[in-house]
Amino acid sequence: MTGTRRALVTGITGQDGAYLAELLLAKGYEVHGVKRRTSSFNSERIDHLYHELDEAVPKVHLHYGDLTDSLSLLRLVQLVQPDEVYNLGAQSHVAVSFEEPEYTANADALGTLRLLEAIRVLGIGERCRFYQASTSELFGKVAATPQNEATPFHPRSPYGVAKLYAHWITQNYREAYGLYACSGILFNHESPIRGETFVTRKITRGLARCVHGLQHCVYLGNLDARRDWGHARDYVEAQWLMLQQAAPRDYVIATGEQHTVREFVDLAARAIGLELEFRGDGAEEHAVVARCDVAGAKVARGDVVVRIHAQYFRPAEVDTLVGDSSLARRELGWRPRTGFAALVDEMARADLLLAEREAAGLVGSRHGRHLIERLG
Ligand code: NDP
Ligand code: GDR
Repeated sequence: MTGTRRALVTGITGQDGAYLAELLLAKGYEVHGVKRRTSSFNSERIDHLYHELDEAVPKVHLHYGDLTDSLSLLRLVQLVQPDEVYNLGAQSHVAVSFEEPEYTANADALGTLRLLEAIRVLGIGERCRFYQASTSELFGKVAATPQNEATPFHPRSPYGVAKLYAHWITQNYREAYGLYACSGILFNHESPIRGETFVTRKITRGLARCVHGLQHCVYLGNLDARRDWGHARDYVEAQWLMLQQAAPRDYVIATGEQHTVREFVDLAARAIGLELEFRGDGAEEHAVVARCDVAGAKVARGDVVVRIHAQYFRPAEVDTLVGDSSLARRELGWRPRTGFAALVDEMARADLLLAEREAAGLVGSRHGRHLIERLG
């Protein structure tokens, strides 16, 4: 392949989109991102990558488009003529998918079909490679542990079911039309720019805000859920690697290590100088501050900082997930660089810094990542 490679990324304003855009720019790609229209700015994660009209060094080119709008996707694939398409865009919240099942199916399932079909009908399938953001939620109610590429699927939410369609239609376009199209079955991956309503970020942000007196308590659902949590920065590298192989293939991407939500809470608290004690059972369970080592903290020994609320339980839960990514390790040479403790520490420290600024009346980013890079 000669010349500058062009990538088209849906979901560029999301967590993975931001990390992937950075990676692709560092590799010399011309990066085009699809951004949907919103009534207020939502490009905070990629503002530092945005290509200003008068800038000499090209950064990310942003285009309006939507996975629910075939014409916008056709127009963008035609305009950009990408060598690689990364379909990261999705209604990605499992709990929300129970409340908006039709929209989730439209964006996550049919959106993938629309994009694949745009590549096919525009006749660029021979040179354009396609990455689909599949998920460990496909496994859902798991029959075997750990889960690998051969584990049967049993999704447990409208999100999981929509993503299963996307997974199979990607495989179908590979088999039917010979597209270089593949899916990364990625387990949960987090970072300081994770959306604030996913459990990890909700915990790190909530505890930090409690310490600074900005909220009283973090309300959570199922503390017994077990997940295999990695760092988004490591996982976008796997996405890129999957499109650089001699032949397309689907891979599981995971750390192979599993923790409960309760363990995440405990470690996140320690990272910011709080020791918690869990008391009570079931809906009565709560976490109390047993020790606080933060100077000037607005919480003290005995304060309840975590409570359970029925609102955060799901109609059907995915209880336990842990991935076996030995195929990716062998064939892609991929491995996670950031362990669980380092991930929690990075997220907790970033959110503590953010809460400090919020408490000081310094309005700013909702994501502490760039703050931590600038301020230490
Ligand atoms: P985010 O929720 O952070 O980002 C989702 C992105 O999709 C945002 O840019 C969002 O735009 C965009 N989007 C939502 N709806 C549409 C639409 N109708 N048309 C176009 N774009 C849309 O997700 P992550 O970055 O965490 O995840 C990236 C992908 O990987 C998703 O598909 C997710 O389902 C999947 N995945 C994620 C995992 C994880 O642990 N993070 C694990 C496995 C899979 P906006 O900013 O406007 O909301
Ligand atoms: P998940 O992530 O559903 O695995 O999907 P999330 O962080 O939302 O939930 C993980 C587990 O924590 C439990 N939980 C809570 N979850 C949220 N959001 N809020 C709470 O208050 C809470 N309390 C307990 C959940 O029940 C669940 O068991 C993520 C998304 O990024 C998907 O897009 C992706 O496909 C999968 O990871 C892999």
